[in-house]
Amino acid sequence: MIDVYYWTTPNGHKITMFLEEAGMPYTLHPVNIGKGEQFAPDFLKIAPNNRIPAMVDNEPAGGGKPISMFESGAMLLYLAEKSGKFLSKDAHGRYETLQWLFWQMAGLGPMLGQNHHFSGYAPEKIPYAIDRYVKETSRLYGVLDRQLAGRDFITGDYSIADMACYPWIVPYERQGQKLEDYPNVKKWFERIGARPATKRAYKRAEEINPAAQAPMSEEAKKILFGQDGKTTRKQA
Ligand SMILES: N[C@@H](CCC(=O)N[C@@H](CS)C(=O)NCC(=O)O)C(=O)O
Repeated sequence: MIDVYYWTTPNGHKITMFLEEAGMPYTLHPVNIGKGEQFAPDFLKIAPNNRIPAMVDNEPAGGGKPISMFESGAMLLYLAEKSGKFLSKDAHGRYETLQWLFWQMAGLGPMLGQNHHFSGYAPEKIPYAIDRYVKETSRLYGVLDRQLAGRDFITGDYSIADMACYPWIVPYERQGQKLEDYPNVKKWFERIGARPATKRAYKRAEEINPAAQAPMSEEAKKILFGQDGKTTRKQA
């Protein structure tokens, strides 16, 4: 029913975590971003930002033509509204979850992504950049740790905010972090990792890309880190 355009990265895992939790049927379409498949014209029609994840819901709730979506935060919100799950219907709870979802989209994801880049992938080690993003990562982990004090999940019940954040904490070692420094994050991380739906989502990833943990090839680095304003125009 839902076609998911996906690769085995943190933003991709958010969507499979949701769909596995909600028990919504879906078909995964791998888009190998290390091989440049994100520039395929058909994919760009769904995902003009040439990034995974994206999806097409062939049976939208109100009927009518298929709805296509990109941006993982918008997709999680769509799926929560369609299924009536993992987002409170009460206004206070709903906006609390949405603000943490936006926090992930605007802060946790982009900053930790820069950390991955400068700590792991950049051809030169730039101490200022590494220090800047490792420190910002640590600050964000601290914010999450404070929010989780006395709560099992970010806004009380398990929600799309947790599903957005969790996959970004999975590579904590690569981000220069120790979970022992954030005891509430550690417990939350273990709680989510133990959920059968999380395990199923990560198993799908392993099946699709068994080499996910291997060092990135030079070819993939060129594709991922050599993009500019002309790249999608050339490919489309
Ligand atoms: N804000 C976007 C970010 C998506 C994103 O950065 N996706 C990465 C993988 S995690 C990607 O597709 N990269 C392909 C590329 O850089 O060309 C979202 O949350 O959906």
